[in-house]
Amino acid sequence: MAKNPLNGIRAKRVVITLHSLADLDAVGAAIAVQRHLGKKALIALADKPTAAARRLLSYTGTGTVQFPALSRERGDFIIVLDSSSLRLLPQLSGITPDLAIDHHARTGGEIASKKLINDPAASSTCEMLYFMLKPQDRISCIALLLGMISDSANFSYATPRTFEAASGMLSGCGLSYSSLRMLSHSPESLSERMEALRSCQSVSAERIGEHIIALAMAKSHEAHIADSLVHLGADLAFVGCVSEEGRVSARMRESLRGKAGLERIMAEAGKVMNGSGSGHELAAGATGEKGSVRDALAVCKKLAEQDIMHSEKARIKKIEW
Ligand SMILES: [Mn+2]
Repeated sequence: MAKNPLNGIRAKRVVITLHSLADLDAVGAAIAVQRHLGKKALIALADKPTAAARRLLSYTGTGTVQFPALSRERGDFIIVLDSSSLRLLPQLSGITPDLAIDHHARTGGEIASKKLINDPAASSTCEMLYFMLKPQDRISCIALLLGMISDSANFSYATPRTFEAASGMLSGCGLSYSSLRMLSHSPESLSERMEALRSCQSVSAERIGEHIIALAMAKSHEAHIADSLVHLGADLAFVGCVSEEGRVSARMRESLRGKAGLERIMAEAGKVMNGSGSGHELAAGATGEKGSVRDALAVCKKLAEQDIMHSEKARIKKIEW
């Protein structure tokens, strides 16, 4: 087996950094890596993490600094976790990290790093780190397990390895599965839950052949809402969000796997917003300028329609023949 690059780092200081709006997978991974490396490692964020990620940081008593405010030292060893997208790592402009650990499929436009460990078959960066670190301590198990649950959409995109990692970490975390789930439950506050429910007013759904596409606008938690729309019956859901920036979150049901190219659709949605998009086969997102979120949603719908029509035509031809 290849040597674990997280062992034997000789630098005096290790700076662990994450994508913009760090989520549970990014922050969970950072917590475990920091605990593995000890005092010389610090977590330097691009900006404010998501609400769930902030909750995990405070629950685990993990301190962080802001990368832009960090006075960097020569010889710092820089590790970037859970992203390689230039657009999502503005703090690394002009910097080549020493090590990147990421589960996102390469789509182009990635940041160069001296060493890269990339496993698109893994549900999450936290799953990759479980097998790299085999953590024994309670806090690392909780952090990695929460990140993995979140990025696998509650095991919707799990593989046998995901369950193997979950089993190992659940034994190590000293909490029942249901208490652990309470820690990650999102949205949490009354106002967040109100916003999620109110965004239902904006939902529109359209039947394309044998499939349903749902669109919605939300003030926050767009990924959670897109997930909910798929649970409600959509094959494909796109949810736009206008905050300091524009975002679109997409979720797809297993029924469309291989038929609609979510990563490509999100890359196009990102271009419409003068930003970028990426993700996985069944879950992806795009960010950019807030003024063009609705245009981006329209493009998502059009491209998804094309993909679905194309796959259904192919199916009909096959039957006729
Ligand atoms: Mn991730």
